[in-house]
Amino acid sequence: MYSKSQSLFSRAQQSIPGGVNSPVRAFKSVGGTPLFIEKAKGAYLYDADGNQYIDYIASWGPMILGHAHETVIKAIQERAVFSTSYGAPTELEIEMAELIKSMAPNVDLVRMVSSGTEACMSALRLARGYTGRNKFIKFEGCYHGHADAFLVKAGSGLATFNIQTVPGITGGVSNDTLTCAYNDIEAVERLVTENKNEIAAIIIEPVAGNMGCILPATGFLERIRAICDAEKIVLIFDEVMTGFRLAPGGAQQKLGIDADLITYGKVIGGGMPVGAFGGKRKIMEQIAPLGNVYQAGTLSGNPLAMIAGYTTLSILKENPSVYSELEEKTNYLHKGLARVLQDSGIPHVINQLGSMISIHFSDHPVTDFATAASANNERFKKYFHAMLKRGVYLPPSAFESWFLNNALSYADLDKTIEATAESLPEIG
Ligand code: HOZ
Repeated sequence: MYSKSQSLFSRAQQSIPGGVNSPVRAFKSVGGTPLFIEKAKGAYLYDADGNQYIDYIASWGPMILGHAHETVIKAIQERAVFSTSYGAPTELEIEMAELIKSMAPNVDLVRMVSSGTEACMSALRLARGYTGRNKFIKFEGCYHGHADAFLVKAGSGLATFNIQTVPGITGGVSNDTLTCAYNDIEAVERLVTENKNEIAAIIIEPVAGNMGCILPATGFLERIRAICDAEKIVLIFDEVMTGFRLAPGGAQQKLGIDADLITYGKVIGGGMPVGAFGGKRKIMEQIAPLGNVYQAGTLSGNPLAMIAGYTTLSILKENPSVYSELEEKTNYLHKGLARVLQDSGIPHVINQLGSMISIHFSDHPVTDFATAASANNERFKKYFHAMLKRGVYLPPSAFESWFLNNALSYADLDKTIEATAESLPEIG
């Protein structure tokens, strides 16, 4: 069933560290051989052995409209004939910035970069440059890309592989990273009091997607906003996952909270390597060439990346019903999975907001990293493989959110629910 993927994985390991270009996709935490993908269309992935899968990763978020969306692909093809990079400004970049501003709250100015990592790294530097302070607060289990300062108690691959300390990151860098549990507002207040006038920023995934999907408790983000206002701390929303996914204006709009700086990735690039950071004019004006906070990139604003992102965002802006459709589909999946698991008596928690969802095999609410980590993640591994065998491709880690795409049909959702029911004897 996976023989070509197996042989490609053996070959890949000769030339690529661990056989993959990003750790989570190696399947190391769930075991088995990573699938080598040949193509994808709509809601389906096809691997090198010709197997078809219903896709719940959506390239970890970007493919909100489904794979190989005709309008997006056509736009990329038409643009490619005019060269793939200039290293000089284009009108398309202005159109992209204007479109982002028209959709996302609190974005007066926006700088395009090539990944979510770059966006978060640059936003933190900017917050430090703007405030003249060094320290910042991040939350355990949140992941803001792999810049040195963020790889402290991080989620995603670090949680998946239980990497507590990353060799190569100096104490000097990580000492300025203050951490506390997600949803623990008293801990935030404590850190702010203990480090008065030293904290440049609080960075948070407003809905966390790198320890499964974790929702902010009622009032948590509002209290953080108030602390930032009182202490002149820059509030950075990492909307790499939630941006343009939970609503046209991302989590800011969905949850009604304003951030000072916002980072984007994933959906903003429509499947191309794109990130962005933007925010309030007085802060963003510190970025070079207006100010001295330096940030640059040869491929920033790349025309192919811009056209893929611009076309995707335009479709979302013109068809806001995509968001309600996605939410209805995710609610349907949620209810179906809950019904099946309820009947089985297997302890479980399903967290969901909009089109982000995750299952945790746990008998207690999953509200932060500790509660996500104490779930029965051995059972998740069995569930992952039982689903894969039945043609459903879930994230290969309990510490990742699932992302629905709007090409999924109700028949696909029914198949997923049925596959879960069939899997029960294998995971019980
Ligand atoms: N860090 C990504 C998910 N949170 C995984 C990216 C990948 O492995 O492709």
